[in-house]
Amino acid sequence: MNDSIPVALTIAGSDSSAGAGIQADLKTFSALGVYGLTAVTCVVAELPGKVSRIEPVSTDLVQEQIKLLAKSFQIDAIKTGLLCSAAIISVVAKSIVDLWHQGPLVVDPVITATGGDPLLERDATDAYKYELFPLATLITPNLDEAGQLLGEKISERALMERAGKELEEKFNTAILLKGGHLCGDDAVDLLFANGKVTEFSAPFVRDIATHGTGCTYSAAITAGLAANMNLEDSIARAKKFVTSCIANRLRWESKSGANIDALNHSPNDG
Ligand code: PXL
Repeated sequence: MNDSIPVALTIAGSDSSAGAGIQADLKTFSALGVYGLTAVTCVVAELPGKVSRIEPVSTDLVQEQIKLLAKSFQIDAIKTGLLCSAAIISVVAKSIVDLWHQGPLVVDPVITATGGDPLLERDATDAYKYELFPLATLITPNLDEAGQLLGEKISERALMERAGKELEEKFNTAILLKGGHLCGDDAVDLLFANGKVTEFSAPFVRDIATHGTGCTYSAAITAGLAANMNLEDSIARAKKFVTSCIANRLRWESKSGANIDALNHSPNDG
């Protein structure tokens, strides 16, 4: 019996093209030796770069999935991805408080898709701020998400440092602020934890699909925490993992002649 494998739960949306969302999370958990469980919050019909339709799962069904899993499995870490609406954020926060023995919780505050399509209802950021963020071990906003949470635009490195500190103080938890292409040739992320700033960087890969990188990154961090790695080591390994998923990306020609690029979550086979 293999009952010593770490177990992680992702509470997130389904991406039909499977590069982001629960599909990315599961592939990442598997690649990093963690057994993945899922509670699906919504179903998104989409291709990389184009969301066609999104429908939420009922709050009762979201709650039931988490309840069943929490009662039956020893869950070592949880991550949340796309939560779709304020009502779903609330029920997820309540379920975690009621049903889980407080282990590491990674909150990826997904607001828009990489292509810019909105994924979260407009009024849902308050539910994040007041209900879910207080439970988080780590929150992983990109620059757009951090900007929306703070009501300001983060357009340079100095502002990134200030924004990260502000978020850490405001939500009283660790913040991984993902800098994307802000710092020129490197993709620089800053961890704000316990009043300290730690930098994680990798060469920025230009002009390629990044659909699913945020989900993959936060799932990889969660996998590390589920396996009892500390926060810094989990992030450093996750950054390497995402970078290799990008470097080994896959490409198909769609029937319309356009290219479809996708992350390769099994980078060793790439
Ligand atoms: O990458 C953000 C994201 C998260 N979750 C789901 C998605 C997407 C992007 O499209 O579909 C389900």
